[in-house]
Amino acid sequence: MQVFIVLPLALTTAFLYARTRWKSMRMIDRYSFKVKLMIKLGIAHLLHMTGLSQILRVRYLYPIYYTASNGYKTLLSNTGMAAVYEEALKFKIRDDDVFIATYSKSGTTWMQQIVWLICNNADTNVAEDKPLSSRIPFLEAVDMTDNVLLGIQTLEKWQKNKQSLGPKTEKLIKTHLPYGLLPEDIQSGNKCKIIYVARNAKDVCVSFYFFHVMNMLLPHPGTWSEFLKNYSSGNIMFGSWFPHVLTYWEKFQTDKERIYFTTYEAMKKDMKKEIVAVANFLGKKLTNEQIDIIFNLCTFDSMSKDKSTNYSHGKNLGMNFKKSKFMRKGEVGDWKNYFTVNENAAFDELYAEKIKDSGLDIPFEL
Ligand code: PPS
Repeated sequence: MQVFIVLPLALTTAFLYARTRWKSMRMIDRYSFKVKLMIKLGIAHLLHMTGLSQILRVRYLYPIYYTASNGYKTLLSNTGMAAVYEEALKFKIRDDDVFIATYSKSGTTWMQQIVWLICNNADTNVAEDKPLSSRIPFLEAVDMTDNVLLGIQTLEKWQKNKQSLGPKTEKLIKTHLPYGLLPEDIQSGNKCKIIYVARNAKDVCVSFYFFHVMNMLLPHPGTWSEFLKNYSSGNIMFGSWFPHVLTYWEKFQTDKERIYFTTYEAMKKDMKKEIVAVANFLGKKLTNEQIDIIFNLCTFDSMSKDKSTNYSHGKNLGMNFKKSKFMRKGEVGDWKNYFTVNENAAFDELYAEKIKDSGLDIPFEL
């Protein structure tokens, strides 16, 4: 008999408690919670494997346009990202924060490893021990699992703990946000340093295509040609490549103290030169021995084998390495294996139109 009283009472109490907790949560925490649940229950994998995510790709066909509170117009890959963008705008930064900003698939991980080593005296022990994604949190990623992909929530906690680390320890932050969605603290003042890496738009497209193929948390890319069309029209996560790269490029022209702009191709051509240039930009002195250590740890070969940089922990992030590796090829010019002659001609025309008069010159081959 008692069970008929105790059970409903317990269930009602649990329900009311959960509802109150849910209501008091910030939007970003609710979104994080949903993503964590999706991963835990394997829903993300199920959607991708069954092709349902392909159907849900309507998100790309009927994109969700969003105007952020600062007036910046963007495209959401899913509704939860609105909460993330708003939190990112409000995010408080310090003068010595260092942002590594890129359009996705442009050499972010590579530059992260270089910058981390520069700022940590080429400390190989810690570098090999801790995944890069926990050494350098990803600003707009929701907090998916405790030690894997860290977002605003983790950075906030870090911010508090940082007082004890002393003022000289810079905080390194990864972001794919367009300039217009960076924290307002950056947009309105002179705070922090930004290292921007751009990569030629064709190789980015190929790398991004394979990233969609292997990442169960992203909508299925469809065929290569479909993906290229969406990429060319900017109907894709992070929006169009063109305004992303061009805005940072423009800011760099008038603010070289605060922004360092480089390319994947320049890193490929002469990595040591880039290591020294980034160190100078950050006001760090490196010995020749340290430069050699950093160089050796940051080659494609080393980073592909290194568990802290090759995302082999990426299963928790929805990555399926059987479909494609995160460290895939690491080359300049791989686009030639995927663009048809017609696709290439159409893209060249679009590129010339968008890039004209900008003075930006990123080589498509070395
Ligand atoms: S992400 O997910 O947006 O952060 O990806 P991102 O790190 O920007 O880009 C991944 C591509 O960069 C290549 N990569 C490298 N190339 C050369 N040398 C090194 N050390 C290196 N590290 C990463 C990686 O292989 C991806 O490019 P593709 O063309 O797909 O191989």
